Amino acid sequence: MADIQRTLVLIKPDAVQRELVGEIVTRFERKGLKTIGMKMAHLDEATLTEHYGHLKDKPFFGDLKKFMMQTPVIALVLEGFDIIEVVRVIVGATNPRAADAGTIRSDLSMNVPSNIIHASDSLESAGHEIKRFFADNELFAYDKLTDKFHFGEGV
Ligand code: IDP
Ligand code: MG
Repeated sequence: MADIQRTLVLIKPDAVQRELVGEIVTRFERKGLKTIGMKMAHLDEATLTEHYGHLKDKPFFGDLKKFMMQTPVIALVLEGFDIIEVVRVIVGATNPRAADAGTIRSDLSMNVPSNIIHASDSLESAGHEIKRFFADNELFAYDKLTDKFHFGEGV
């Protein structure tokens, strides 16, 4: 039996500027992923230094943080079976020009750092990232009529 997991998604400033927020949320909804947290937030440098800590020695680290502070971002927590891998597949490769056709990054973008979207890459980072952006009382447990198709036997 697959595991029900949670993952963190950030819709980045290029997507906010280009009015792609609805398109991205729609793709997740149509796949059957349950949104259990959603907010707009202006990220500060300290948060980004932590969030992108694995890239701190890269020459583009400063530009990446500047890019991520251009506008507020939309933060989502999604829940579903194997969702960390499922969302990474839907998001596509880091370089949008190398991403598989049909993925969000391939369909909607052409560049880094402006590749539209962030998604947690492992169970461990999802745990840290959800805590970084959401308090416990900003996450919601609720039943949806469609849960039986996405989480149950479907009958
Ligand atoms: P990911 O977002 O696919 O997990 P990471 O390697 O964690 O990829 O990089 C985080 C973000 O840093 C990327 O999504 C992209 O916005 C930016 N980035 C990655 N590589 C480059 C680069 O070579 N130049 C500029 N920005 C980059
Ligand atoms: Mg990453």
